[in-house]
Amino acid sequence: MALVDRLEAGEVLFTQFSTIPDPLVAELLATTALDSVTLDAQHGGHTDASILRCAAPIIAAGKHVGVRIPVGRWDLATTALDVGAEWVIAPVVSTPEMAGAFARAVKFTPIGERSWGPNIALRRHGLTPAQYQAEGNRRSLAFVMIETMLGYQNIDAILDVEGVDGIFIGNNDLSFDMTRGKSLEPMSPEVLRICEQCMKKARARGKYGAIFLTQIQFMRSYLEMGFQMFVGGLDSRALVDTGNRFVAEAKAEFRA
Ligand code: 3PY
Ligand code: MG
Repeated sequence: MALVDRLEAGEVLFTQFSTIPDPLVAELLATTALDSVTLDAQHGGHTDASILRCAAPIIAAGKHVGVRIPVGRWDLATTALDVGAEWVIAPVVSTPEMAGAFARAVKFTPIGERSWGPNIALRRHGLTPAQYQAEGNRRSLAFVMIETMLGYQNIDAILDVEGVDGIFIGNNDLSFDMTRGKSLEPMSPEVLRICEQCMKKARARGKYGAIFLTQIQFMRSYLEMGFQMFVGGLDSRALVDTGNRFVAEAKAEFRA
């Protein structure tokens, strides 16, 4: 089932950022209960080449590929879709102009200007060129990150951009910008209020919401706001945590 069909059906989905640009890591993440693995080319180590290589084992495991592109790398949005990504996330989208440029890279004509060449994607998804021609725009989801106060001020105009399918609230960056660099508090009441307002506007337009779930106890509130895509954990952090936990537990036993 395509990611868009699951979202349209109202499913709640879970994903994790992959920061280690290696197909084995992508393959292992895809064997977990996650619905989607999101290759991070903004803050993670992914590149055009690693996205090509890492998308394959994720799709082979029956999971959805997401890609977060670096700021303004609209060309990488097209590349990611061409190798099988179903959702692309553009960070720091603060104006409708940026949202429009991104959406045009994600969608074929008549909505956008994505160049035709999904030869790898259609084979990986078992689609004919005719099917991809008919379905490509619907199956290629453009999520813009709202993570500045300017983005929040422009939320109506950004959501009105044709081809924008959803918003991803960057609650860390948003809290940072809101306090002019003084604090990172993604769960502050002010950030939660903005999340709620943005999602109300998104849902009114039939658009989707994704969010970084740093504290599980906020899940219910986010669900009530209408978020459907939850991003949690980091492959790189898991490696570090495992080593540290092992040594801490062993030393505690030794000293006991
Ligand atoms: C943020 O919270 O700013 C993010 O970009 C989440 O990944
Ligand atoms: Mg961010």
